[in-house]
Amino acid sequence: MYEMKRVVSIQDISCLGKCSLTVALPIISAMGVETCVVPTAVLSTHTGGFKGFTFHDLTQEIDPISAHWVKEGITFDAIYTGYLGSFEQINLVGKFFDQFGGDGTLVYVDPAMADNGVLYPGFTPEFAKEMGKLCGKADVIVPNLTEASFMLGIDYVGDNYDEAYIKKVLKDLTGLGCRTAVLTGVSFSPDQIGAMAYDSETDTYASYFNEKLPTSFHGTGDVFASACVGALMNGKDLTGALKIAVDYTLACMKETAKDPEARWYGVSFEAAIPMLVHSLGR
Ligand code: PXL
Repeated sequence: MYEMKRVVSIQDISCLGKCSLTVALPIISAMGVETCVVPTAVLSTHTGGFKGFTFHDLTQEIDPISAHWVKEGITFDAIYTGYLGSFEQINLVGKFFDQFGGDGTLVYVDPAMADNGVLYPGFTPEFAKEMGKLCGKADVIVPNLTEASFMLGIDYVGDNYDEAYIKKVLKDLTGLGCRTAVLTGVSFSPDQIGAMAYDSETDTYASYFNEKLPTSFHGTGDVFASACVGALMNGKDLTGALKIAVDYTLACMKETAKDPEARWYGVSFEAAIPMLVHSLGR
């Protein structure tokens, strides 16, 4: 028997596109963890490659939803935030942390807003700085190097870095105020990619790498973040969670690459769910 953990994920619903909530919900649920949601916006698709997507902002819903939950005495084992739909939402989510954080609740922030050196449509450098403040209120953050660079106000160096550079960025990220920073998509050799983390409380680094494929896919950041928080909720330590999340993300990419019918707008995360569940070892 195990006691079911409860996570709340705060990010958008891209109705089609295999990202944010349509990825977090099935992945975390499959890992045996209850997954509640606060949708930050409803979009017809994600913004990475589709033209003419709709966007309905749900900023006004955040306070009433949390007020109801406070009244009901609801608590969460983790709060996992991703893509936020407006500047104002950053402050509202910070307030949500104050209401539902503490008491062992893991505050986990994926500052989903940029990749490959550029911000997603609609985001500004000011938004990124504000997101940096939200990361300061988290226990664990999981940016990629682009997001980290925007939040720290440093130049994005592309693939042009070494281990010492990544270690410095990780330390600087914890300087925002979070205990642990994880950098995703880190690669120190042409055939390996993975994640590296720094725990400021123990002053230790953790990392895990696996095979690097020649292609990249949309939505892998959300897949990684969901599997990683799911693994932490399953009692894995940081290194164990990085391994589960990296291996699962790679498996999703391989499933996508081998299927000629695979959708172009995200990874075939569904096909690798049995492997993910198996990797939890329970
Ligand atoms: O995968 C991150 C993400 C989440 N939500 C929306 C997006 C993206 C990335 O493009 O467009 C709406």
